[in-house]
Amino acid sequence: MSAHESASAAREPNSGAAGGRSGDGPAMFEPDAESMPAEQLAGLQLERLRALVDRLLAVGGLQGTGLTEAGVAAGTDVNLATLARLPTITKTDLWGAYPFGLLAVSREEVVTVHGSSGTGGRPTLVCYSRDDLKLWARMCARALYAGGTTRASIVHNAYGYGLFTGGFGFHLGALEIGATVVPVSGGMTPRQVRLIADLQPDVLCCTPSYAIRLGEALAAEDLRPGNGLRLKVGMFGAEPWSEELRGRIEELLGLQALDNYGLSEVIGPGVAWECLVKNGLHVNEDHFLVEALDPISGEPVPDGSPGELTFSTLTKRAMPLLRYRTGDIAALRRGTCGCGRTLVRMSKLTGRKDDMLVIRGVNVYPSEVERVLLGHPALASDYLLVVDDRNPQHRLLACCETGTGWPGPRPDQRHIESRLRAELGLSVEVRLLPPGSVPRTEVGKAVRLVRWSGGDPPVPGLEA
Ligand code: DLL
Repeated sequence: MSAHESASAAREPNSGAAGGRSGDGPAMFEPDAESMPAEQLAGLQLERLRALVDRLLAVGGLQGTGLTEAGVAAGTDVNLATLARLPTITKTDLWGAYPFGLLAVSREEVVTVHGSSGTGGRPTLVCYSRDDLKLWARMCARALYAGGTTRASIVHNAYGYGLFTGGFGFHLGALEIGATVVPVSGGMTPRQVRLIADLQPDVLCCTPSYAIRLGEALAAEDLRPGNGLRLKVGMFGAEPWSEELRGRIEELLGLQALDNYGLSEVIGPGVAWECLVKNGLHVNEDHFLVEALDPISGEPVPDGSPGELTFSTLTKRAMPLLRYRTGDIAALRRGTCGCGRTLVRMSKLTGRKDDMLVIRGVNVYPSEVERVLLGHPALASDYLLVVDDRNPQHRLLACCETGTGWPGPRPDQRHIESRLRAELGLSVEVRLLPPGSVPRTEVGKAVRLVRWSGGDPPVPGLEA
């Protein structure tokens, strides 16, 4: 049975051999694909890679021309082992080809567009064919199913619906499983609290920062785990978040908090996702071939070392990408997971290539600062890092708040600073501000880092 055929058989976690279980592990939506032996998977990837190369050559354009210049005349000229010799593509290329320059199908075959607003008003737009949407639904269904979503589930989907891929991706995935989806989208927290209280969802989809916001709003209405909340699993992603934040979300909402990674350029959510073992994110590599490259040299790094994730969308139709360099840094690990899946796993993202801060010669990612800050139980989950570019030393300031429910004494600023110095080798000036000072994000991704190059302080109360 092909992976696609098995998908339709795999509607229930316990629906038999094709229906979800492999060994003792939890349910799989497409067990044939998710637990495929490594050699067979490599054969499938090669076949699909060659077909992709043939499609790109037939279209010509930027990617086809790049392949021809690299000496590739047909798909049969490429191998997985020599993938690194093929040209790569970047976000700048996508902007250059905006909006339809990278289409591999006719404009009429594009049934929708999604993307990210990006910085400086420059959107990255991605086109989907009807088949791409079907693929997306299955990829997100794999993720939801791995977290325990079934036909009986109620999925509260608080990712934004719109150009952003979060809302529609999980929506399609939930429909694919046959669950009940509540398309509440982002924002209007009081309404969300009401819907959660009334509909009793077991699955929550949103950004991790919004999960905290929602959890606090639920607690304020006395809705807590075991008292008015029946959430079992959260599908969180779209922004970096630390293990420390995971612990806080799990406690606040009484659920298993799973990490979900994806990007519009590749498809949206559904690229890689955690199962309940929580030991790395399974990459849907039968459709999204992944490499980790040295961000500077572009050479592959060994498994286990952090590198720039680079994806080839093996089966996408409308806007397929060969070796798309994401700028996201993570390490890859092969081998069978405790859940029985064989799909390569990626670590949580360390950060983005362009988010790496170099403060007085020390390299640090905002997520590493978060790990240390949230390791302190007195600090609230909301924080903002400010790089003070007005200062020739480019000071790094961490604006934090004491958690409203913290019963103990006010945290010692100096103690937190010395923890940061000890763990990161970096001086970070900690500012403890009154609760509510750090701006919250209700819709979209949390902003955790700003640059202060002049004018008013980016956070009220931060002295000039
Ligand atoms: O954020 C897709 C998505 C939606 C993923 C919902 C997961 C859940 P974009 O808006 O194109 O797509 O942003 C993609 O967000 O390159 C990463 O830098 C970052 N990102 C996405 N997921 C994670 C994650 C969606 N789990 C960009 N951890 C990516 C850290 C993430 N960063």
